[in-house]
Amino acid sequence: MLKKLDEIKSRANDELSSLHSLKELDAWRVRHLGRKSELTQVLRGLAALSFEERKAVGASANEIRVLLEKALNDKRAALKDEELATAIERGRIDITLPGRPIPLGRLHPTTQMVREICDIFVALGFQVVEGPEVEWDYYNFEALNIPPDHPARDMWATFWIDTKSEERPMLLRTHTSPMQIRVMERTQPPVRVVVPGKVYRYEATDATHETMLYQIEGLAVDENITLADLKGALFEFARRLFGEERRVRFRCDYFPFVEPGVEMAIDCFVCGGSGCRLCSGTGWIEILGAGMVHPDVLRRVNYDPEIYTGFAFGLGVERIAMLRYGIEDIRLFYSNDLRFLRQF
Ligand code: FA5
Repeated sequence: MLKKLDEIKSRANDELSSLHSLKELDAWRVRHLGRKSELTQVLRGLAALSFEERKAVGASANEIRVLLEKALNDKRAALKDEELATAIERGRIDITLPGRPIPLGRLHPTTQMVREICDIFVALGFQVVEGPEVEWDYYNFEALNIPPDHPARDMWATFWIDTKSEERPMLLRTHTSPMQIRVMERTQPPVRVVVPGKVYRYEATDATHETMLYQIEGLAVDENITLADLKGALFEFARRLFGEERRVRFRCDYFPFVEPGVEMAIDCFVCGGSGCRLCSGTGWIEILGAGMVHPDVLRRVNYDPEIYTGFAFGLGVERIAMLRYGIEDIRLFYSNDLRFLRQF
């Protein structure tokens, strides 16, 4: 009988170690500890045994029952832990997955051009400043030697602001030149600034004209500044923007706030000067207006023109970008067609 008990014990233990679910465990419990189990049968049959046998078999059977019950509880706890671990594993969110890409925008071609041009002048020692787009007539015209009835006002078709005041007319600036005055009013020489910004012109639009455009103004005032400095700085600028081999041409031009006034052209970088569609067959492309600051302008901001001289220039950013990228119509810049904008 004791041998049989041993067998029962080792069989139960073997089966237990190969169990993998709580359901199987329950079946095991019924099989080995239930009412109809062999062990229970042994315990029930004790009465039929002799006193000595009953004592030995009873003790062993009870011991086995206690052992199996303990094994049952341990296994149940282990299986429960396992099931919980699997559930956690299955419900886990994998935070290492890459996120959805956010489409990146880009800088507008005008902005890129403004930055590139300003960077060149910053490298030449200029500071970047900005000013108001809504301007007084005084800064846009009068302080620049363009009094109310001066014919030069016709050069800049103007959007006027309706202020109901005849005395202090206000407008959308037609160029960045008013910032020459504002900068000189606030600072003493030496002055070296570039001023990027929007300007507005009451003009019919076509392939080379917009009503809103960007200009970059430049101003350098100090003792002993000459036309040679103007030429040197602008030549260096043209070479850095359009290529080392560029040649430049200066010709007389007229702006009331400079004396003398010049326009600067570069040799055509498409045909090299022999004449093509880009340069309208001339071999030259005009890129900016410039000149030596007029003594009356210096006087107006209390700079002594006997001591100080300076040069100024103004360029149209879109026109430069058109040359640089071969864009044929300026209206593409602000019509917001993504097929155009995505190319830059
Ligand atoms: C001026 O505006 C002067 N303030 C430039 C200047 C500054 C001269 C300092 C001397 C000293 P202008 O009107 O030519 O000049 O304009 C300068 C540039 O702006 C032009 O060469 C051109 O590139 C650009 N521009 C002018 N009008 C338009 C327009 N409607 N559409 C696009 N670009 C324009």
